[in-house]
Amino acid sequence: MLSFFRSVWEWIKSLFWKEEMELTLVGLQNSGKTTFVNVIASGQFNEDMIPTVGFNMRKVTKGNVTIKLWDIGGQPRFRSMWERYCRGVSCIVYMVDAADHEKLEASKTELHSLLEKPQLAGIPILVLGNKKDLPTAMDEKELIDRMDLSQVTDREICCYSISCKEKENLDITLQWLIQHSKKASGR
Ligand SMILES: Nc1nc2c(ncn2[C@@H]2O[C@H](COP(=O)(O)OP(=O)(O)O)[C@@H](O)[C@H]2O)c(=O)[nH]1
Ligand SMILES: [Mg+2]
Repeated sequence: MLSFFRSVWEWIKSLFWKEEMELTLVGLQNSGKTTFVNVIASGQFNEDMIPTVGFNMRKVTKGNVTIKLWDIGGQPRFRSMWERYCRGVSCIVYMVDAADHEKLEASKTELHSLLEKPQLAGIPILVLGNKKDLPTAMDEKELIDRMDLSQVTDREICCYSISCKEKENLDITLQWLIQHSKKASGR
């Protein structure tokens, strides 16, 4: 049975990497972005550092998929660059450490200031509450409430509670991304 689930997961991963899409993965440091990419990109992938002063941006490519990822927060003077890096992407994935109650407020503020950028208007966003395996992790409902996600009405927004460590809900996460890559074609 376990091997059945493993092969379904491998199959979903392979579907994902066959898509043609560009997405941005952002969130506070330590939320689990690097872990997420490592878990879904097992096998061969390319990784580049995009040289930008004071702004640690990485680009992962495999097949037709490009994931641009960076740590957000604490660098207000780099905020003007968000737009440049998010422009034209199919969707934005926003990673939150759901077990870190102390940093939640900061994470919420960063998310809402990202969403205010006119250039990013309408780009669908997937909020991932990571580290669901930890006992103090907030569930989807609590995240939606504490991050004020119901306030976001100008675009499609979705929130999943995941664990990169235990590979929980990563299948539905990739399925959401696959769906939104199609919708975004021609953007
Ligand atoms: N318990 C738990 N720890 C995780 C999970 N995902 C990532 N981590 C840990 O959180 C820390 C930060 O992860 P990292 O991927 O480096 O975060 P990044 O700064 O956003 O790239 C590391 O120690 C990871 O092992 C998870 O799902 N559960
Ligand atoms: Mg990282």
